[in-house]
Amino acid sequence: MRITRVRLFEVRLPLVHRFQTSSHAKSTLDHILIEVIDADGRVGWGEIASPAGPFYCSETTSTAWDICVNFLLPTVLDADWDHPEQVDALWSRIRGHEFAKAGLVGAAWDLWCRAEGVPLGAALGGTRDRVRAGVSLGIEATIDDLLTQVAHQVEAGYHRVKLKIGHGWDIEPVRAVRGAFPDLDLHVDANGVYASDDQTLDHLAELDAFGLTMIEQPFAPRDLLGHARLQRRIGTDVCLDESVVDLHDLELMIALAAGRVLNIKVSRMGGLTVARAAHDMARDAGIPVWCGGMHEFGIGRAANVAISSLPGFTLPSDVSGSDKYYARDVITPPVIARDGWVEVPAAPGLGYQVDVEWVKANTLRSFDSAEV
Ligand code: OSB
Ligand code: MG
Repeated sequence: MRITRVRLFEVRLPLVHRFQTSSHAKSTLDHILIEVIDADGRVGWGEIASPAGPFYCSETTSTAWDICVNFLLPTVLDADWDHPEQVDALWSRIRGHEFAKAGLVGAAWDLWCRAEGVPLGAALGGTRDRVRAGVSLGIEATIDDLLTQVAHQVEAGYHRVKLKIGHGWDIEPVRAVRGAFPDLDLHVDANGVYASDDQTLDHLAELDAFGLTMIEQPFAPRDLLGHARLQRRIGTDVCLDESVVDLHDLELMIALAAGRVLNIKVSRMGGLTVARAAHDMARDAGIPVWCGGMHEFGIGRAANVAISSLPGFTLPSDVSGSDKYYARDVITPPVIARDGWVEVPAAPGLGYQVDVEWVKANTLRSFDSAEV
């Protein structure tokens, strides 16, 4: 296959509910949607779901735009490849910028799957026709507000709730939610805000009392040793997110026993091809995985649903329905969760139609390789 033209759209959508983590807060998101077009006029879509600011990782929407336009696209345009697995090799000299790479390789997967007439999930090796979804809830102004949010999502049928925690918002909100929902599959995510000193290890060990499924990324991304110390200290499973951006990180996590669960984020790991390889490696090591989200619009969300259909994704993924995030998504139909399950589409590629008019109506800036 040969991609001969690429269009980028930086699209802003408002979130239906403001989201706050230990590292940042947001009410709107600016994601870059990528349309790749081949010599026969076939198209594929991908999404760069980078946050606007460098608080989750070092990338931003602007760096992703720059890297995509000036470094990734020149390696991809007019290059020949037979399978999307080969696309990462085109930019092997470009370090980092996983979110930008994920958007472009995702578009290549969609293009190839549509050309071959196969659904993305099956092309990746998926074995399920529906996946279990959980929701991620931000830090709220009060514990009552949080309880309202949890009740709302439990009522909607979601199978697991994850709570964002941080300094001053950890033990007490968890105690309150656990008290009100004794049987809920509950876990917490600190987005790396804590220091891994002895006093903090003691503090986090208090969470063992609440029967959490896991504690996600308590310490800084590169603090693998801190996570290994915590995992030795507590009974609750430690899950890594920000710490694992490539397969070497995952090998290190396994070798150090720095956690017992892996959050595979397609964006954080540079796209579907690496994410699938991480799934395989984790599976061989006996580490259960689930698919994390970055509040993706429908295009990235559909890719997350597809990879969540692989057999090692045994825990609920952050693939909630579009309506949890956006009043109107960029795909039709939107992603729908029923009783906490999301269907894996059987149609070719991502399995959804991109609403190009809605994309254009919300575009802040665009780029077309045919116009340069
Ligand atoms: O750590 O999982 C995270 C959103 C932005 C930055 C980091 C994270 C998140 C989420 C979103 O938890 C989950 C979702 O997309 O549903
Ligand atoms: Mg996380």
